[in-house]
Amino acid sequence: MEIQELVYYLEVPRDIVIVSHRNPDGDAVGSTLAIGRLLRKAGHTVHMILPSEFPPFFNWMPDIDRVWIYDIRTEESVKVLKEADLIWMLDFNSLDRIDKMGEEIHHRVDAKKVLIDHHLDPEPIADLMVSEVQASSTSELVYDFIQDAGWGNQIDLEMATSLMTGILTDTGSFKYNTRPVLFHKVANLLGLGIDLNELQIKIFNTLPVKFLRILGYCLHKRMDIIDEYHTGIISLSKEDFERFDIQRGDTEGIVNYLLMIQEVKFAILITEQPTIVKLSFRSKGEFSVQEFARDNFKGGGHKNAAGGATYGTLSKTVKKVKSLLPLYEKSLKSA
Ligand SMILES: [Mn+2]
Repeated sequence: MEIQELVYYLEVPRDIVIVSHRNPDGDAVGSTLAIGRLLRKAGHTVHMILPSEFPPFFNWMPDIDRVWIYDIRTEESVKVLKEADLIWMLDFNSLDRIDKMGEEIHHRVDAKKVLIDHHLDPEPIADLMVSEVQASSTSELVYDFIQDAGWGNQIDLEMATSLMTGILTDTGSFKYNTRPVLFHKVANLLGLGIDLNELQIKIFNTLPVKFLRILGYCLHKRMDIIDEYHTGIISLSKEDFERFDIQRGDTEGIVNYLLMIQEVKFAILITEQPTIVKLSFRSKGEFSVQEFARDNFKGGGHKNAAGGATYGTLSKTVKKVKSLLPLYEKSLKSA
């Protein structure tokens, strides 16, 4: 299906369900809310469903109270998914990223499907696929899509705010994944009246006290800098998890602090989970953590961000990582 065919299809009111991925981030929520608002304003019946809850600091977002959480409103969600004419998927590339909801969608062979996403290697799960890995975010692609469909003048302040939220979160405030063309689009969105300073405060100045305490502990007590190999390691034991009441997601972002050290090119966070030991890898420059994760910890990811896991103990895992570093000396020094 081409965009113009979809535009034609949407000339009569349709029942539309918009979905995005589990553990939704700013891009998932932002792109969902923007498309949802656009289609609702055009007279369609729209349901927006996310597999699991979004972080509470997105509570201020326009129309967020219209979003359903599949885990909470399962029965109603299944019902609208069964009845939808059109299912619109955003910011994910395969149905297993949305768990049970994916099965529902898989069975809807008679529904039209649209996918807009910027992740690598999307599965062919939609009639219309907008997939562009170079894009900063799905929100940027939604912006392009709205223009290509000829609906550019429909973008209001609320939609612009949602799209900007997705772009800001996926680029870390324009630190990565940007192309010159993105800034033209951003200029147009800001022109609709967004207060960029206020928006960034709402999105980024949202840390819970607990996170700063965990971070402080990691940096003060658990950080190991190996100058020789431009590597930084933070490791957290089961006891640390108990002491700081660390829950899933609480250590998110901690590994990035290591990369703020000028000499560090390779950053590693090692956490002892109930049954496995998890490893998060980040790098700056040319050193590929994707290869490191793949070759040593059956993991994967991207060049500068990857992950892996092992069944060993925490101390054994730290030892293993350290013993591997000399093998990468050359690429770490030249990176
Ligand atoms: Mn995204």
